[in-house]
Amino acid sequence: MQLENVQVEIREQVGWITLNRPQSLNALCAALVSDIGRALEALEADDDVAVIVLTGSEKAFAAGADIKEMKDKTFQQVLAENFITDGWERVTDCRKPVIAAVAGYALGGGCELAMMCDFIIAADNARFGQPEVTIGTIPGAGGSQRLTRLVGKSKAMDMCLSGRMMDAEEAERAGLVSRVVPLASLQDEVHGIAKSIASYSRPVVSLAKQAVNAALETTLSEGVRSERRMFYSTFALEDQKEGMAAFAEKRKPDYRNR
Ligand code: DAK
Repeated sequence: MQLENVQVEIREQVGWITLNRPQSLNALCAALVSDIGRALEALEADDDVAVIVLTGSEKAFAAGADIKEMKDKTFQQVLAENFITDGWERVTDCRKPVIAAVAGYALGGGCELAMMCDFIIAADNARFGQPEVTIGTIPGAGGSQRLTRLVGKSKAMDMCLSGRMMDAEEAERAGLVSRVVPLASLQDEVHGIAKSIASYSRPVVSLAKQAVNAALETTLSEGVRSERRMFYSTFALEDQKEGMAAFAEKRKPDYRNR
């Protein structure tokens, strides 16, 4: 598909969305956010795609919302037009797994976009931050909420109040990213991870994603109950029978996504 601000590529059941506004370090202007939404919709609807990866360039995943686009907006305008809200949460609605492959800067809305993905793999040059305070505003796409859930109050306060950046090593230590890999191998590593997820039963992967997400939205006892219901429901799938039979017979499973 042809979109102005993102490149979309499908390889081996993995749909790659690459943000492509290099002249502004992938600053998230309204058109780019809209293109991300359209690309996600297309890949979600495509049966050839099991897993989606969102990535940027080696220098920047995304340096935040486009400051030049928003700097002259008034309070009345942003309120009335629901400024840049359209499309932002699209990634959290996606039922297929979405991995953020982050190299370079992931700042402000860039960090928020990465945190909306299911998990983040960082290159060793990645830098995360919520620097909005340095330009006279605060996080606006969930940064204060998701960062706090991921890294705890103390570090989230530190990031949001000081506006400092966190490097990849600190981000992994803090639980913001799941793995750090060398910049040169980021694409290969993420593609390998995505392919291995794509090799499993799609309904089972989808249930696992829902189960983990429930942990952030509900109480522990309700989360455990809903996990159990989903676990039991996998026993209605042919793929659960196939997975366990393959283990017992010492062979590779042949999942049919049903
Ligand atoms: N917006 C617009 N242009 C940007 C940009 C940004 N966020 N970041 C970088 N650029 C542009 C620069 O202006 C420069 O353009 P030219 O001057 O060449 O025309 C080009 O990208 C290269 O940047 P630099 O020359 O600054 O490159 P450096 O390597 O020296 O520095 C940097 C890289 C990332 C440290 C620096 O560019 C920087 O500090 N950028 C701004 C980071 C920032 O403050 N980000 C937070 C923005 S506020 C919401 C959704 C989202 C948001 C809010 C609400 N809703 C759903 C309601 C999000 C808000 C934000 O993200």
